[in-house]
Amino acid sequence: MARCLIACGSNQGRPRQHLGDARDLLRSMPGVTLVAASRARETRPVGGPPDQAPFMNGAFLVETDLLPIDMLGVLTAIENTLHRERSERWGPRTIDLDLLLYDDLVIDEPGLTVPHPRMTTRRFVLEPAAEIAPDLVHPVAGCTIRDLLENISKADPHVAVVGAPGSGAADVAAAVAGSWLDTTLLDARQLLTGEPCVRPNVLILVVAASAVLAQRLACDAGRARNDAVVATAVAEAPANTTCSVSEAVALQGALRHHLLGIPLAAHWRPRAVVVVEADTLEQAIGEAVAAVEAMA
Ligand code: A4P
Ligand code: MG
Repeated sequence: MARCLIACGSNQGRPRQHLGDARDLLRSMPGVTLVAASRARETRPVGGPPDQAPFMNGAFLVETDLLPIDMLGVLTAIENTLHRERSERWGPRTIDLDLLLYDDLVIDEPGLTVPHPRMTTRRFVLEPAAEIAPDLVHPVAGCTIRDLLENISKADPHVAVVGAPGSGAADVAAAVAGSWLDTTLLDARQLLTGEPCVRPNVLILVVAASAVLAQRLACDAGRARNDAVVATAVAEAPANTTCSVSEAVALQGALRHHLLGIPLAAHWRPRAVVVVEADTLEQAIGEAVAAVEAMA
């Protein structure tokens, strides 16, 4: 039997009712045993269109002998039963059911990523999850749900942004600093080779396809950035790094491995790592700012 942690959100129709319906439908599914359901709480929308209604959010803990992909199928079936429509990303929904954790499995396939990639900075996910399963371990962060919630609940969580040259990390850091004062741009090589000069609570890893890296590096040739300055100063930072496309791709791969591979006791890593990967810099900035605002 596997233990699954599931997040539930609704901000369309009758949200509280939809959360109750989702719980009852989950309970009735063959091969699924409902172990616990959190209470529902109202939360401020994070990301998506402006002026959408507040959400009701909750969490469920289930035991199942279904495979992860079949468990996702059950969640989608419940969403369809409750008339979920998919028009715009992060738009209003009668119900959204996300598979947060499936035992200690790490899955990265088209259509299914577990642990859920945006859960570590989301208060609307971690608070109900901690209510029913505080001791469940997040297999990539290497700590419990309770630890993840505590991590974003400190008086002033420190946010850092990192990425290979050409990723757009400097621009993302400058934008995040606009909504989160305590923001730093980290030097990618320093993070990999030694102790980072700061130990952030949250690390945003900005990644881009190699063709995008190549294009941006070419544009940046005369306008390189200082990788190790406070984000608010990056716009004025002088050039000090040059990097080939293949070096940037290799550095990006190494960062992913260092921050998201199997956690090693020997090296320190932040509890919350959010990967921001978007076609345009504007989208990347939107994702990063949403990840940070989700802590509030
Ligand atoms: N998918 C991949 N991995 C998973 C997983 N672990 N669990 C795929 C569930 N789905 C997963 O999902 C899009 C695709 O993600 C699916 O094809 C599925 O195969 P979706 O439910 O169709 O669309 P979505 O929910 O709009 O997208 P997404 O990216 O899952 O949204 P998020 O990140 O879950 O954010 N603010 C508040 N206060 N409360 C909320 O509940 N929710 C969101 C949605 C934004 N802001 C919110 C809330
Ligand atoms: Mg979803």
